[in-house]
Amino acid sequence: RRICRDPTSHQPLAYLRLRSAIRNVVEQRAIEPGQALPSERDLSQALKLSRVTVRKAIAGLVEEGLLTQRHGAGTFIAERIVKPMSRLSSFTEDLRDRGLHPRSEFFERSVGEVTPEEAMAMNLSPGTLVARLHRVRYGQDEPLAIERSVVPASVLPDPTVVRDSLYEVLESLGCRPRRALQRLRAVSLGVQHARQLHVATGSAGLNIERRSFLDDGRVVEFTCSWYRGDIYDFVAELHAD
Ligand code: 16G
Repeated sequence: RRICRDPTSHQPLAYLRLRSAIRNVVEQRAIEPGQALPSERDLSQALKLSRVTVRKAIAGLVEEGLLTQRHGAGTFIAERIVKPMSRLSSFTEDLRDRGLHPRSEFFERSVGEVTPEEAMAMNLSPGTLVARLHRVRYGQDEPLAIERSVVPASVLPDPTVVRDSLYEVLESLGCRPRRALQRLRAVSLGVQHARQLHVATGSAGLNIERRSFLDDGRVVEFTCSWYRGDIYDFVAELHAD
C-alpha cells in the first residue's frame, strides 16, 4: 500500500487514481469493448493531468489486459472471447461464430513414434506412429493461443493436409471427436510462449489439455494448449443435481 502513495499528499498517485477511474468506466460499460479510448492528449487536457501520468495509467491497464493498443490506431477497450466449456468445438468454429478470421502458423507438422508420455496419455502402445501439429492460432491476425496436438497416424497419416482446422480434416476422415476430457490450469507464460503470443513474460495464461475420443472409445486427439489469459473467459452452465 505504502509504495502506492505519494508521501507528500497522502493521496494515491495521480496515475493510480486515473487508472482506477478508467477501470470503473470500463467495468460499468460506459465505453463498450472494442471502442476507442480518448487520445492521450485529449485525456490529459480534459483531466488537467500530465501526458506522463496519462501514459503511465494507460500502460498499467494495457498490462492488465483491460485495454489494448493498436499501432497507429490508438487505445481500445479490450474485447474478451467468451468460450462455453461444455461444447466440443474447435478453435476455427469458435472464432468464425464470432465473425473473427482464424488462422494458424505452424512450427511443426510431422509424423513420428509416440513418446512414452504421449503413449500414456493416449493409451497407445510404444512404437505407434503419431502425427504432431505445433502451431500458433490467430484471430484477426492477433495471436490467441499456442497448441500442440497429437493424433494417431492411423487416423491422420499426413498432417500436412491440415491447413487451418484439424477438426475439419478429422471430420472429412470420419473421425471427428465425439466427446472429450479437458483440464484447465492457470499458468504464468514463460519467455517463449509469451513472445509467441505477443504478451509480456509472466502474463496470465490458461494451460488446457484436451483428450478427445471417438464413439468406440479410441483416443483421437491429445492437445496441450496455452490460451491468453488476458483475452479468454471460459464459462460453463451448472445444474443442481
Ligand atoms: C481447440 C481445442 C483443441 C483442438 C482445436 C481444434 C480448446 C481448449 N482446445 O483449440 O483441443 O485441437 O480446437 O481446432 O478448446 P481446429 O479444428 O481449428 O484446428
